Amino acid sequence: MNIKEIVAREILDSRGNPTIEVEMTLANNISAVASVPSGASTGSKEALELRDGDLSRYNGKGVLKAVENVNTTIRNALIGQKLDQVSVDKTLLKLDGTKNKSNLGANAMLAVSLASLKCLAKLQNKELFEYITYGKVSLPIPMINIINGGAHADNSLDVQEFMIVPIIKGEAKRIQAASEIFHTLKNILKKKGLSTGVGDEGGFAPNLSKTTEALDLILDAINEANYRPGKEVLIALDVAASEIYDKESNAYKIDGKLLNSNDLVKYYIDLVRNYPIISIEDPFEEGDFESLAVLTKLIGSKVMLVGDDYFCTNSELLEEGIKSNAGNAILLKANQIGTISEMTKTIMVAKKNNYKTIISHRSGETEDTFIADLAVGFGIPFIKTGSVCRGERIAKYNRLMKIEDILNK
Ligand code: 2PG
Ligand code: MG
Repeated sequence: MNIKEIVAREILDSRGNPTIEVEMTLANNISAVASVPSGASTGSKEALELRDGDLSRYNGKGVLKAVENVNTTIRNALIGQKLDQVSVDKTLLKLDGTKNKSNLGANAMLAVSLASLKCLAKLQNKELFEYITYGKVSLPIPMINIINGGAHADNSLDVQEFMIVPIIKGEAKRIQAASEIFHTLKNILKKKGLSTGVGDEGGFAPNLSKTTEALDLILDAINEANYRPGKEVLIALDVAASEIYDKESNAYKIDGKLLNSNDLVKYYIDLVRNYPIISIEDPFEEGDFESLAVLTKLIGSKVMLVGDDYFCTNSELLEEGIKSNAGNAILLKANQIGTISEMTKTIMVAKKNNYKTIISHRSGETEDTFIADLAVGFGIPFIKTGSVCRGERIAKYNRLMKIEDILNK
């Protein structure tokens, strides 16, 4: 089926910043809409998110250039072409011609790549997850953000994300557990006179000064909500350590202290000893593969050590990690790389090398639920998509519960 029309528009994301939405229509009038998210704590090797830089609009954050790139260059090249994911993505890469997608913008490219994928699913009258099904379909375990810190909240916590990971059976049951724990935590915070305002990903953002204070509150909430920590509900952290790294002193600012990488290794070992932690993401700054390898050797058999800014969903960066035995898991964010084909390649490399995979939202999101379908279709064991609060996060959980129903029919 040939592509008949491609139209891009500027829309707003969950932070109220512009992002891009693309509608693709096929010759038989089947059409699909896709929109792309946007990060705040971005890896330096991510594909470029093209923003206008025109300070007279949206503080320079407009995406009219990316919109224009879709409506002219990309549209002209794809209109009339037969729809096929590999050739669409190849055309996008060729038109862009740069290593970091700085010509067209990864935001422009991903919106088109994703709209193509959705059109292909519709063309076969399939759900998106069904269309992409690769190997065994499975419902992912959600890592649900419950306390925000770092670059995602204006509080005093240094760790960016504290997540609960319900490992009980059934997607709806896991999401129910998360919601009950979330509301229990809200009551606990209220009683302690702490703020119940939420950060960018919908987790609470109380003013706590120590990582362990947040972890203790989470354990209290799990217990009070009648779940067993360590047995039914685990904890995951995204330290996003590049954000707390001080280059001058070659140390990390955490819990009011400056820790070098050796101290930080010990700090994590202690945390893992005292709390039911299943996963630590970006434990060191993104260039420090060596410390990540040390930590992987020491606790990698018990804990997932996840590269986000480290690998940027890029198969070449992941290969570097694999070679240096750094980490044992990768976070997957489509807009870090720019096309569905490249993300698929990264997933294959991870699976082949026994790196665990976690599909992820961005801190600036849209209502698009594609990551829920990708998680199921690709059989990705974990999904990180924020708190059980804020519509753009909830949309993904609701989609996962719907997919569970479809699969159970
Ligand atoms: C992260 C993400 C998503 P951002 O660091 O893992 O939680 O944040 O989108 O700001 O990069
Ligand atoms: Mg991260």
